[in-house]
Amino acid sequence: MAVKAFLSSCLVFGLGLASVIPTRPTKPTYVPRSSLNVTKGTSSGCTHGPTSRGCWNGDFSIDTDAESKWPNTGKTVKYALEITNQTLYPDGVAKDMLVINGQYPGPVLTADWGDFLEITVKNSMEHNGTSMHWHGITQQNSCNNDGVNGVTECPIPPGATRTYKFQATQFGSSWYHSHFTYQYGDGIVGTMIINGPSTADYDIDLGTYPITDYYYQSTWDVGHAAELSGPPEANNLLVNGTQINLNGNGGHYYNTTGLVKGKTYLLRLINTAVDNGYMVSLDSHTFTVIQADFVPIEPYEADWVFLAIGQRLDVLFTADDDDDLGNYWFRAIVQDGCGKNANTQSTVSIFNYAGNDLALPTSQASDDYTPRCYDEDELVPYIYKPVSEDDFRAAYGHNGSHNTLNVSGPSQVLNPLRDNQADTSTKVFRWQINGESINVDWERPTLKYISETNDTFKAIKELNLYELPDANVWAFWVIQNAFPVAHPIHLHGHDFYQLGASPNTVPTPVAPIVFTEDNIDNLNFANPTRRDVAMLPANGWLVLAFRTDNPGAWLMHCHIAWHVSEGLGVQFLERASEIDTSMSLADMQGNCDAWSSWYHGGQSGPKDDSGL
Ligand SMILES: *[C@@H]1O[C@H](CO)[C@@H](O)[C@H](O)[C@H]1NC(C)=O
Ligand SMILES: *[C@@H]1O[C@H](CO)[C@@H](O)[C@H](O)[C@H]1NC(C)=O
Ligand SMILES: *[C@@H]1O[C@H](CO)[C@@H](O)[C@H](O)[C@H]1NC(C)=O
Ligand SMILES: *[C@@H]1O[C@H](CO)[C@@H](O)[C@H](O)[C@H]1NC(C)=O
Ligand SMILES: *[C@@H]1O[C@H](CO)[C@@H](O)[C@H](O)[C@H]1NC(C)=O
Ligand SMILES: *[C@@H]1O[C@H](CO)[C@@H](O)[C@H](O)[C@H]1NC(C)=O
Ligand SMILES: *[C@@H]1O[C@H](CO)[C@@H](O)[C@H](O)[C@H]1NC(C)=O
Ligand SMILES: *[C@@H]1O[C@H](CO)[C@@H](O)[C@H](O)[C@H]1NC(C)=O
Ligand SMILES: [Cu+2]
Repeated sequence: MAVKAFLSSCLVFGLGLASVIPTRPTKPTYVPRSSLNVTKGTSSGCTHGPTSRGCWNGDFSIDTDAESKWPNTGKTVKYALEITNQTLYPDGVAKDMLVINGQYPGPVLTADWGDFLEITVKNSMEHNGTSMHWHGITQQNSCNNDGVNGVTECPIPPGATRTYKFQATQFGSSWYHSHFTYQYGDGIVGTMIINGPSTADYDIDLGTYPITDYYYQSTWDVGHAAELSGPPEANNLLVNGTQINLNGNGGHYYNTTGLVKGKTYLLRLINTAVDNGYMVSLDSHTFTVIQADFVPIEPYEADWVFLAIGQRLDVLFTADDDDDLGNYWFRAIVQDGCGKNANTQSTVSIFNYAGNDLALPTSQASDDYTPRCYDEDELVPYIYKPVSEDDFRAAYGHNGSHNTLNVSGPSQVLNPLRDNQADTSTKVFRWQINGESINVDWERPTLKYISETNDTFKAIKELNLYELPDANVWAFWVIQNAFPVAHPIHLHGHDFYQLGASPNTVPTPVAPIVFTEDNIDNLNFANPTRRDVAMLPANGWLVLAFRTDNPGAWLMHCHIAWHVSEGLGVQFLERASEIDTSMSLADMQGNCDAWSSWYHGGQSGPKDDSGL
């Protein structure tokens, strides 16, 4: 009964749906279609500029593999972020929010490729801890700065401050957010730009453009409703932090971006939602996609692009205003199977040409639109990097039994973290991976055990720990989805290689994939998409690979905030013996002591979920 409710609340099983689902090519072939100039083969000596975006500086350019080489600028960029509890009006309706430096979204953190970042986070809330994660930053040799409470640190208690230090070894667009349960849903979110080269030229960088679902209730109330009866419908959708509201209350406006005719723009699209996945477009303008997450790709054109939670697409478009309308709608549409939103208008923000009065656009949407709740399939990395097919065959070619992560649930369980376990009305949804829901211990993060050389944590099943002791080998993961809801899977510490995924077959379950000598051919080993979030299709499967080249404790989880709260995650403990804890041990101990004493002091809310 309740599982049925869960289903209907997060999926629409329209009979017509099946007819519009396209089949996905398993091996996309790349045909360059960009009309924009690509600056190839640039290296030392050329200067980065509007007609030479492939250049960077010194020996670094778009041809540099940022996974193995990056500049050391010697520059440290510093930011101070303070989290406060206050009332804001993103769409005109008052909401009690938890925000950064009094603003929502938080400040755009900007640095150059190779810079060091030093970011101080002060918790000025009263009743919650927090920890700040820098999404997509791989934290080379700095895994203790990944900001995942219960894995890489203890939460920062109210009144305390913690400084995160890491180098921007990658470049592109991203975001940062709290990893303390689903707290970021109340506003602890901001975007990041790491300036670097790109695979096509443009004139002007418009900056980041976060798109998110938005709930009028406190995220703590929405999260508790989600675990009882499935994800509730969002009240609205915000673009760059603003929106009109559907009730026609005052103080509402569309976010507006000015354009100058003839210029080519870079727009950094970022899905910062807790539950929704979107298709987005700008009327009368075609996007050229140049980067996915932190990975530059061969440019391709698209009128609509898909963004799962956590994903970024850097796109270019030229303000060529063929229709001469002056104002154009930017559109974002929540996709069936990718969450629900009361705002179904699609027209969510405005782009305005200089010399034209700002007005509600009369522009029309491109009809080159196919609904989808699965990844873009034309993402070909610009730097060619193959994955060892031989190694995959050795591991999976015989019986497919290795490294399978079976995502099952949601099953209804008595919440073991609540006091009133006898009360069956408190049965909550929990997801399992290979039968276990992740549940971290805020007071005993994995890295604390490592720094104390205390191995007892390895026996704690609910930490969902997978050890990867060998250096520089391929780790392959076949992820199976035993339920008709898609999950955006996010990995910390690496850009993974997406070797393949089942077609989008909702609502028909596909048989669990078992790889044999024959069907391994269907995977892409040549130059697969690399990124840090990929969709696990509903009822389907996803195959990921990464190299064990970054010692640390790395979370991999569903980025639907309700789902990771309900246990959908694992930790990879990569090359534990090489994790450098020396620089953080004193800090970690001090912060953990402060956390424990505050947590047991009566001011904290209860921990009644995974903690993530
Ligand atoms: C691309 O570069 C060529 C040669 O420099 C130039 O003639 C052409 O106009 C450029 N195209 C665009 C779209 O900028
Ligand atoms: C925010 O303030 C409200 C009103 O004072 C309070 O009820 C709530 O607990 C505070 N939230 C946090 C996380 O401190
Ligand atoms: C979104 O807002 C940020 C912060 O104000 C700004 O830097 C950026 O340019 C805006 N993005 C667009 C596309 O207008
Ligand atoms: C657009 O969003 C940015 C970031 O929130 C904000 O600074 C700016 O004021 C907004 N502009 C409008 C017109 O809403
Ligand atoms: C599957 O193959 C692996 C390696 O080839 C082997 O270690 C394992 O025992 C096999 N499992 C089964 C169930 O046959
Ligand atoms: C190791 O961790 C466990 C908690 O899992 C704790 O009970 C034990 O005291 C620790 N051992 C040492 C030597 O600190
Ligand atoms: C995954 O788990 C579900 C639920 O326990 C089970 O029905 C299914 O057979 C499992 N699938 C695989 C491939 O192990
Ligand atoms: C966080 O603060 C909210 C609002 O005060 C409260 O409802 C919730 O229980 C707190 N959660 C934790 C884990 O402290
Ligand atoms: Cu999920």
